[in-house]
Amino acid sequence: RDQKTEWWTKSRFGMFIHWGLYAIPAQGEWFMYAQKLPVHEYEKLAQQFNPTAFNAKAWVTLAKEAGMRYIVITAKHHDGFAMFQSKADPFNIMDASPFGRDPMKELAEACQEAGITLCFYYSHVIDWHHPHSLHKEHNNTWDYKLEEKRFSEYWEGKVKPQLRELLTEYGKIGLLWFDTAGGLSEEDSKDIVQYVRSLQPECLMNSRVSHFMGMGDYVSKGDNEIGMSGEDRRPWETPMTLNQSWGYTTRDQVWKTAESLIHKLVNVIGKGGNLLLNVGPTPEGEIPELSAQRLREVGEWTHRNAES
Ligand code: JFZ
Repeated sequence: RDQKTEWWTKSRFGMFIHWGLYAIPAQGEWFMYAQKLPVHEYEKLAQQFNPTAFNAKAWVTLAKEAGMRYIVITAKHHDGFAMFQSKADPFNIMDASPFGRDPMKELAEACQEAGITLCFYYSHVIDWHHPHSLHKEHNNTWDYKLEEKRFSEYWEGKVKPQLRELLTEYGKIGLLWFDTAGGLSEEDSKDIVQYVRSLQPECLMNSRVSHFMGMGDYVSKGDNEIGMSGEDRRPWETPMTLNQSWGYTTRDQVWKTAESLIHKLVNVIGKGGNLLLNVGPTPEGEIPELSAQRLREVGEWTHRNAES
C-alpha cells in the first residue's frame, strides 16, 4: 500500500477541477438538483456547450506554476454529463454538444507532456440524468420514480462501461476520485474496487468510493477539513476551494487570499496530508483570471521554498 501511494503522498499538492454543463447557469454544480430541472431541459445546456477557449496546455501550465503535481478533473459529476467521448452513454461532450473535442483526451496529452499526473473525478452513485441511478438521498425524483429504479441497469450499463473507457482510453490514470457513496451496498463497493483494479492495478481510489470502513487507498477528508497530525493511519487529503463553491458560479465571491491559501497549504502538508485545491472553469473553458492569479501567487511561494 505504501509503495503504491508513494507518488501521490510525495506530490502533496494537486489541482481539483469542477467543470461541466453547470458552468453555463453559473450557480455551482448542484444547479440541476437545486432547480429540479427536468432532464430534457438540462440537456439543452449540452447543445449550448461550446468551450472554444479551452486550452489543456494552459491549465496544465498553471497547475505547474502553482506547484501542483497532479490534476483531478470531473469526468462526470452528479448531473451525469460525461466530459469525455463515451460509447456507453450518448449524454457526453462529443455526442451531445457542438464542441466536437474530447477535453479529457487533450488534458491527458498535455499532462503527459508536462509530467503531471492526470486523475478523474467520477460520480459513481449520484447521477440525475440516468433513470436507474439510486442514491440514499439525492435522486432525481422529478423525472423518475424511485420504485421503478433498477440500479443494476445503471451500474452495469453506465458506471462500469464508463470507468472502463476512462481507464483504457486515456493512458495511465493516477487516481479515481469517487464521491457521495450514500446507499451503495458493500457488495457493489467491493465490486467497483475490484473492477478498477482489474483495469489499472496501480490506479488509486479515495475513501469516498464507499461508506464502508477502510475502503479506498487513502482518506478524503471533508471540505476544507484539515486532519490532525498522526490521526489517520492512512494517507489523507483535504479538498478545498478558492471560494466557497466547486463549480463555476457568479454568485459566490468570497475568495481566500493568497496568504491564507499558503497558510492552509503549509498546515496540511506539515501534518502529512495532501491539498487538493479546486478551480471552477467558465463555460468558455477558461480558469477565471482571479483564480489563476491566486494559484500563481501560491506558486511563487512554493517554488521559492521547495527543497527540490
Ligand atoms: C461533494 C459533491 O457533492 C460536491 O458537488 C463536490 O464535488 C465535492 C467535492 O464533493 O460534496 C461533498 C461531499 C462530502 C463532503 C462535503 C462535500 N464531506 O464529507 O464533508
